[in-house]
Amino acid sequence: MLDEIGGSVDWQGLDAAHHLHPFTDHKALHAGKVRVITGADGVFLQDSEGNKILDGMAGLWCVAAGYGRRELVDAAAAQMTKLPYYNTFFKTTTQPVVALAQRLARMTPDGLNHAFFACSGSEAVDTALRMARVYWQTLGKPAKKIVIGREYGYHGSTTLGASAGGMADMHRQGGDVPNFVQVLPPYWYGYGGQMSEAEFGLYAAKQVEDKIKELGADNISAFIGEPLQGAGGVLIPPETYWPEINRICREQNILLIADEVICGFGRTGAMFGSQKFGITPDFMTMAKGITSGYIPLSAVMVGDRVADVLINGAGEFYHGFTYSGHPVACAVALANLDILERENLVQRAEDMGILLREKLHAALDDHPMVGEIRGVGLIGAIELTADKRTRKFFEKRGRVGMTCRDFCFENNLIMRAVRDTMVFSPPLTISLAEIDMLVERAVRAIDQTFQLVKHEVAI
Ligand code: PXG
Repeated sequence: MLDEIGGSVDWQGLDAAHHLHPFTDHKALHAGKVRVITGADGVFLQDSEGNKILDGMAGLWCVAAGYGRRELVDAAAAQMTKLPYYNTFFKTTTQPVVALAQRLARMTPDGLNHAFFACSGSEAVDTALRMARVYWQTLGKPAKKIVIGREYGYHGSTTLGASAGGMADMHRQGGDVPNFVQVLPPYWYGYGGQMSEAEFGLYAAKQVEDKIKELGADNISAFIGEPLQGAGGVLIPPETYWPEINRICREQNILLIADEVICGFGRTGAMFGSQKFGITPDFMTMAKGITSGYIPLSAVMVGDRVADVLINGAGEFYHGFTYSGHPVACAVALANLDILERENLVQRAEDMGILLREKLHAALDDHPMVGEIRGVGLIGAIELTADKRTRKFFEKRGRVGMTCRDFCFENNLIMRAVRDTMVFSPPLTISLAEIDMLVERAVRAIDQTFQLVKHEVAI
C-alpha cells in the first residue's frame, strides 16, 4: 500500500500542500525540502532518499528502548485483538490500566501511589494543574491559584502548558492565561556570572522564595519544574538547587510538580529525575519514555496528601479524556517497562552517558567555540560560544546553533539546537560503536560550523 506506491508519490509536494507541522515556519519549510522518514531500526532512521541517520534525539526525547522493538508491536496487537478500547469513566476499568497504575506506584518514590492517565505530556501537566486547584479549593483555600515556573521551562503546548512554561514566543501566541509566573532558571552557564555553581543554585532557588513572598503564599498553588530543563537547552541545575526548592515548597505550603516528561524512565541515569536530583514532589507528570514513543500515553502520579483530599474530600473531579487509560497504550507501556528492566537500561544510561561525555570532552574541550559540555545519564548539551573564557553568547542567538544543526543533518546525525546549544538524548540502547559515531559526526558538524563563523569567535 503506502510502500508499494511510495516510489511514484510526491510526498514532499503533498506535505507542503496539505500538512501543517508543529513548531514550524511553513514559508521557510516550503523554501527547502521536507525530509520523509520511512523507517527505523535501533538508533537509526531511514529516509526516502536512502540515508541512514543516527537519531541522537530518540525522536523527540522519547524512544528510550530504540526503534524496531517487536515486543512492543506484539503487545499492541495482542491487546487490540483482545480489547482495543474501553473507557475508564463510568465505574469501569481494564486490566492493562490497573496493572500499569500499580507498577508505576511501585516504581516511583514512596508516597506517589495513584496514577491518572492521559495521552500527552501537555495533558498530564493540565491534569496536575487542575488537581492542584481542586486540592486547594477543597481545603478552603480557593485563592491559591498562581503557579510558579521557570524561564525556558517547557510544560507542553496546550494553553495551560504553554502558560506554565517559560517560552516567550508561546506566551505571545495565546499561552498566556492569568495566574502563571516564571522565575530565573538554574542555568549556571548562561546566568551564573561570577558565582560558583553551588552559589548560583542557591541564588536561583531564592528567586522562587522571593517570588512567593512578593505574591503571597496564600495566593500560590504550585511550583512546577522539570528536574532538568530539556527543551530549554538541557539546563542541569546545580546540586544545591532542588533541596532548597523542596524546603521552600514545604515551608511555604506550596505543591511541588516535577515534570518528568523527558527525565522519566531512565533518561538521567536514574529511573526518575526526581531520584537523580533529590526532589520530593506532590505530582510527577510523565509521558514519552513510558511507551518509548511507540504509542501516545501520559500519566500523572499523585502523592498521598493530594490523593487523599481528591478521593475523600473533593467529590467528582470534572476532568478526563476519551483515551485516558487507553488499554492498548497501557499494554505497550507495560511491555516497554519490561524491556527497560530486563535490559537494565537505566544503569546503561548512566554508564554510557559517562563514556559519551568523556569522549566529547576529549574531542572538544580545547575547541575555541565550545563553552561547556554537560549532561547526566544519556541527555546532554554542548554550548557553542563566541568566547569560551567569558561564556559570551553569539549575536542574534540561535543562528549558529541552527547552522550546526543543519551540518549535523548533512552528516546523518540528528541533534537539536536550542538557541546556540546543541542538545542530544539518544535511545538508551545506543552501543559504544554508535556513541563513537555520534561523537565523530557531532565534532565534524561543529568544525564545519566553526569554519563559517570563526571570525565571530574569540580565539
Ligand atoms: N513537559 C515536558 C518537560 C516536555 O518536555 C511536555 C511536557 C509536553 O508533552 P507533549 O507530549 O504534550 O508534547 C514536554 C514535551 C523539543 C520538544 O523540541 C520538546 C517536547 C515536545 C516537543 C518538542 O525539545 N517536550
